[in-house]
Amino acid sequence: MRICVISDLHFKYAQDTAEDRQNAELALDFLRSAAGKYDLLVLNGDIFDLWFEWKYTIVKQYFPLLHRLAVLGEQGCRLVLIGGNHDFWFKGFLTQYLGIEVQPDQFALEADGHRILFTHGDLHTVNDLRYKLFRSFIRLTGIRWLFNLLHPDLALSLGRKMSRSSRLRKISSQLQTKKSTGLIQYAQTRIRQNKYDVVCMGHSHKPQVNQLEGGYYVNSGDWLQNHTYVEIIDGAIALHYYKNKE
Ligand SMILES: [Mn+2]
Repeated sequence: MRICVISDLHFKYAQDTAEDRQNAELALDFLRSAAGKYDLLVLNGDIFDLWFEWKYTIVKQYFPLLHRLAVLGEQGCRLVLIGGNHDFWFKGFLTQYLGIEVQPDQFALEADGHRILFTHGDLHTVNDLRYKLFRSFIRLTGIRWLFNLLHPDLALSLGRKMSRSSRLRKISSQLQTKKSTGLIQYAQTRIRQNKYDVVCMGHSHKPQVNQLEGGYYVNSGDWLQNHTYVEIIDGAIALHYYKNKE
């Protein structure tokens, strides 16, 4: 089976800088180049910098990305999307119109004799209590209901402020290390307890393939700095960097 995994595109609905636009273009180019190459594309969290859909409304700035995914789906590539910490308010649009299977937390699969687990990873960092509190708060039904009542333009400008502050926090390299450590520990536990051969995560924005005891920890990196993707072709794992930015 030909599997491709990407995560942390952080595709923005407000592309303010040249860098934002370049990152978005690279991601779209990559998805264009993926045509016909894979049986399964796993979108492992934080694909959208913020996802929200109202009863009659979706965010038009996501159209180019949605279009690319729709084309891949039509060509027969199975699409599975796992929620991240920026995109978890899914309501059915992606499944109904694009045929994407949406998984809130994780997705497991057996392919070519390997048991593979995919999960974004934001729940499994260590010493990140502040984030975990924020996560529970933002996922309260009341918050979702309030967001739903706001005019989309207003709701999205608020969302942009929240997303910006969470991104600024990501810059600290200490936090980066904390994130990776927690993810690797979590992967090791799942390999030991659930006999997974591969645990594939995102969130840390640190692309890597580590051999652990009994299996592999794989991180598909991000599309803000690294522009990385992971291929698992007939059981062989490979981490790739897409074109470097000019
Ligand atoms: Mn994340």
